[in-house]
Amino acid sequence: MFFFEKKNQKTFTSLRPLSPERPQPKQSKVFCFFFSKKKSFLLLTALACLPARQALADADEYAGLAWNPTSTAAHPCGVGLPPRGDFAHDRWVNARKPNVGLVVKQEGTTLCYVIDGIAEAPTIRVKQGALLTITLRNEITDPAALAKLLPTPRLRDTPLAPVPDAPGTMHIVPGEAPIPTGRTNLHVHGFAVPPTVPQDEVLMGCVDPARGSTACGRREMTYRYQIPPDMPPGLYWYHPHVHGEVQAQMLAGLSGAIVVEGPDDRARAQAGIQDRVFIVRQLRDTDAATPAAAPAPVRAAPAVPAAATNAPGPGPRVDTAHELSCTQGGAVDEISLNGAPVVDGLAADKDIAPLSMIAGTTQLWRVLNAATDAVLNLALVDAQGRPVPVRLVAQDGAPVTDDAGHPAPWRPTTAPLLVPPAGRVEFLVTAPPLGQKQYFVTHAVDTGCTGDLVPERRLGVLTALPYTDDSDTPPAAVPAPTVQTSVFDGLLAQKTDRERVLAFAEYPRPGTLDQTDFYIAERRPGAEFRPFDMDGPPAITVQAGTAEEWLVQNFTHEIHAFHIHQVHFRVLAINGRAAEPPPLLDTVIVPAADAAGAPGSVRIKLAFGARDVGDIPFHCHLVDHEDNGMMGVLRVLPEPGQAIQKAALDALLHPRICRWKSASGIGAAQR
Ligand SMILES: [Cu+2]
Repeated sequence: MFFFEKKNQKTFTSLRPLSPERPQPKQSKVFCFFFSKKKSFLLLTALACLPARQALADADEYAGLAWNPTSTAAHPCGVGLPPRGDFAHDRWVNARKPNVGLVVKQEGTTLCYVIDGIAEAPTIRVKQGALLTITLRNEITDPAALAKLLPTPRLRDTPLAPVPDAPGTMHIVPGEAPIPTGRTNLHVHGFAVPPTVPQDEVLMGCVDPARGSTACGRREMTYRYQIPPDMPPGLYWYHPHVHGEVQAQMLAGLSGAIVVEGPDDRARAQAGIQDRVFIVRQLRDTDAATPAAAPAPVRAAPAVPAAATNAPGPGPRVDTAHELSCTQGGAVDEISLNGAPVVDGLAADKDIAPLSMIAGTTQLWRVLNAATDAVLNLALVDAQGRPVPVRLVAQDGAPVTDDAGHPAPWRPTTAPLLVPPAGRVEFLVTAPPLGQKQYFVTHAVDTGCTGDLVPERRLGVLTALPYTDDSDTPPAAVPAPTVQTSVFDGLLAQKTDRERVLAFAEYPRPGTLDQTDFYIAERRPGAEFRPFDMDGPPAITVQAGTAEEWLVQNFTHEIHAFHIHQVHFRVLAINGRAAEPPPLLDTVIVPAADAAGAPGSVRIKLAFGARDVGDIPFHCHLVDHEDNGMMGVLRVLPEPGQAIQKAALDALLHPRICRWKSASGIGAAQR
């Protein structure tokens, strides 16, 4: 039962020792050293050290030299940024009841999860069936500073009027810009655990900042996640989920990975197959902000007919004539890999993460897209840019299986892996031949004419090291995946009890500021587009034990990322074309509308079980869209005769908002 623990301790020593034992980089408290290879001299400055997590403008000179993640009174989030090729420390919790304490700290516009004095979000490793306890404490000191991270809207010359109601179209209710309050909480993305206290409840539970809001009534709370023994083993993650504050807090730095391990992990560890966790985050969101330094390519607006409001679907039609036009956006967002900034374009080897493997060995690469709205399109290519095959093992934490749970063979693929914000992919990589190098890249993506520009980027350069007797891992064959039962087995076989149509839309916000309202709504008689309202009724109500098919339509001119908490779904079709085989996901890209205004779409199948009873959020995982309204709540009622826990009953009987002080069952409430 000690699988991985010792392996990890040993195999990662060449990268970086594990916390908390790992040595801290030495550095002066007064002076910062900055080595410029270009100019070949050492710069010594008497300024205070690099501000916490400050990205360097000139990426060529970035080396992470001043990085020290120790949280101090002067620098609560440590100093500097990790060097390229760094990996977050593991919080290996081998126990049946692992315990993690996360403290949210702030320095300026940086937020960090501090654990045992180290200001770096740990990769939490747990086993299927474990009871994972996470105590979250909020030490945010300056909520207003977080507003600086949000895009700055331009002032319009003339105020925009609300979108007029056309006969037979859905009424559109304008939204408002969220204001950061500094409240935070924790969502375990992808976990198949109840949406109720003390587990994955994100609509009521929160912790107050050290200064400011006291609406939550506590500064600290303890989550207890009972991970089902049949929850798929794979890569999950944690991030804040206070509606309206998600983008600011994630851009500021709050997100981390969770690896849930199962029998295949044990077999891989015994065979010497290492795993590596890559986290892509977003450092800046340029939506509607200052234009990028380089002029953005002009993109033509689709020719949407003014009267194109006749898209098929139940209830009132969707107004497509007033959808946000293509003149917006056009900037490039800044992303990081494991905390180190990523350079746009085909960066030189010295400016990307160095990755090495022992010749002949294979590794499992687990990649989390924790960006706020940047899409990834991952591939491995050789020095000439030709694709190199990888073997896909899992998506969104779920091993690739058929509906009965039989593992799909790990077939080599050279197709790029498209990963929406919040998505995860896990794939096997074999070391390149000695003397050759390969690049871990994310290819450019067309996100639609109102979306962001996603350029080609190199994330890492992979080389092989010769095998010696001292090498950590000898070359070994990868053990085949085993058959395991999963909570999502048989989803396709289950009878579909109901079909629904949901619509994504976005319209310019009325008023003088250049902002956008984002919507998701079920299309049915009497439906309207209304920004998510914490006080509002659930958008959809279902009963546990049922299965549904949802056609999710996108009437906008950019892609969105549909996500629902608690349950994974199978994607049946994309733009009407059957997905073969239907992938099991918790986040899926919904393609943009076409040039004529016809919606892009995905058809998904999802089922609700007894553990899902309560209120489940569904939303776009471009979190700016979520914060600005593109979210809804699905209420799962118990089956007739089903025993219901008090926490679930509380969630069903009471309004959501402003109940934080009375929410019961949350441990360790202290101020
Ligand atoms: Cu969206």
